[in-house]
Amino acid sequence: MRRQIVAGNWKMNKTYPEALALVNELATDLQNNPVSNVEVIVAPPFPYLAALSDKKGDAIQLSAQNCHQKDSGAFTGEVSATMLASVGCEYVILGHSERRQYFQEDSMLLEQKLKAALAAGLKPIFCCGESLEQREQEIHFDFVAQQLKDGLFHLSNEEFDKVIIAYEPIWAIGTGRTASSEQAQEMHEFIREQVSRAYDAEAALKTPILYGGSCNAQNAKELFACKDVDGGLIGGAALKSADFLTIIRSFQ
Ligand code: 3PY
Repeated sequence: MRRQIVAGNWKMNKTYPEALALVNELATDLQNNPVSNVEVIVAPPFPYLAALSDKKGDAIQLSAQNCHQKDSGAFTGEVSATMLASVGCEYVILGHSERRQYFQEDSMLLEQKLKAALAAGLKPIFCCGESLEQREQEIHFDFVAQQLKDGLFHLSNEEFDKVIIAYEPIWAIGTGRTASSEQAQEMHEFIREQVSRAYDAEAALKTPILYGGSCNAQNAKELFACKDVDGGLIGGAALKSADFLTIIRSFQ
């Protein structure tokens, strides 16, 4: 059976006391009612990572939302993968559509960031997904295949082994619109097929593919019931402990 994962992408939200309170609520609940079949990851803003690494407990793993492609140097305002690993971070989200859109991150840059993350011992959560326009033009499969080919499939088998893929249709991010379970399953199956072609059937079978894009406490169960959906990368609903815990417990 594949790993089942629920990761919360907090984006640029919460003050430090609010972040502490949220992690505390999650940790307490997961300690009182452990979930054995789901890996739980939270991705808070950079300033909170070191402290949360001490306070999160064993049931929660920590992710960053981004990293720089270089290891150190004169890059004012940036944070390297090595720094993240040194404060106990285990994952890093790369290629989120907001980074691609607002910070012009392209596949060439993502290739460097992936290498830097892996070299530092971080496991990448690599995001892909099409815009509404691309879906309406019916080029969404080609577009996602290209994103994977250019941004991800340059990794060696050994490197790729560490990767989680997140499919996040841009038209479903922060819009309240969610892909239907059929649309999600269809794309996840397609992504798995691309992994099989680029690597092998075993890699395809093993790679966790998460759904992201307005996944919430109401729709998670239906989405997670899809054969090729191995969990979610959760935006807004990860900011409230009750919702996030419901999503964590949405696997059947
Ligand atoms: C969303 O659901 O809004 C996300 O972007 C998760 O990363």
